[in-house]
Amino acid sequence: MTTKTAWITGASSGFGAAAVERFVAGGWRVIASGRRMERLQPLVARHGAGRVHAAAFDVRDEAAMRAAHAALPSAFADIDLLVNNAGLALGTAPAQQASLEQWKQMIDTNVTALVSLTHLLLPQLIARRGAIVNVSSIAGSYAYRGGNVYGGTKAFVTQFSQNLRTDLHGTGVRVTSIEPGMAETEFTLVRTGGDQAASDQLYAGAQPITATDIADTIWWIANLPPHLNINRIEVMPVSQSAAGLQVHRN
Ligand code: NDP
Ligand code: 8X3
Repeated sequence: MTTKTAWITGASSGFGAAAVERFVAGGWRVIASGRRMERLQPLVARHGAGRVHAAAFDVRDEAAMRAAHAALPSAFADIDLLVNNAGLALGTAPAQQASLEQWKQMIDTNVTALVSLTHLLLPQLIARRGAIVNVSSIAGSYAYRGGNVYGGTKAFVTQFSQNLRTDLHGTGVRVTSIEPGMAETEFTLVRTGGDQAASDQLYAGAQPITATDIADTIWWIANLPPHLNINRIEVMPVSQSAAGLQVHRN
């Protein structure tokens, strides 16, 4: 059987790091990208340079993204799967108190970078009848206080995934939007600017989704028979569910 290659963004932490482990264990080659090389290098050391290629760059830097693509070793050049996972939420404040800089960083990372890498890899994904798994969020479907631009970026990811699927009709390329709920990773640490107590408090007693749960879901999606496409998949911990609307009264 030929060895397949996945490019997993956001591989230095959380879902992405767990997905690297899952795909390498399953016999795939993985291009692991993220900004923190010190987190990517141990993956190469653990699995070998023939199995994992580390590409450290900021996804918001399109030139760096193109350079990383152009510099792929030949064994990693034929990409079968793109996992667009790099992303972040910044801040929990309501829109009227939020930072415009943080809003722009979320849009640049979660939206602009995601479409840029997709655009770059589409020709070869089509040539190889490959697949794209976009990591969206329940925040794109359910409004919650402080979700403002983060939720907006994820609604984009979900809808972009569905529109991609329509445009790719007949190419054999599969596209999935995976929409997790509350998962314990570095996500809340990043969102709160490093507030470990806030992160611990959010997840305490809730038995949240783990990074491995999402890695296993991505693995399952990628390894379904080629005539099947999971369009959207929403995953929540049993402890989380939607709660209704609010009414303000004078
Ligand atoms: P983590 O913070 O643990 O991981 C985020 C990853 O994204 C890191 O590897 C980080 O790498 C990478 N990343 C962020 N910004 C950039 C950038 N500018 N350039 C390159 N890489 C970047 O969080 P999760 O694993 O939880 O998040 C992964 C995805 O899942 C995100 O898109 C998030 O929105 C989504 N998600 C998370 C949920 C959760 O509750 N945890 C639920 C639903 C969706 P580095 O810092 O090294 O650059
Ligand atoms: C992150 C999940 O529930 O915090 O995308 O919005 S949630």
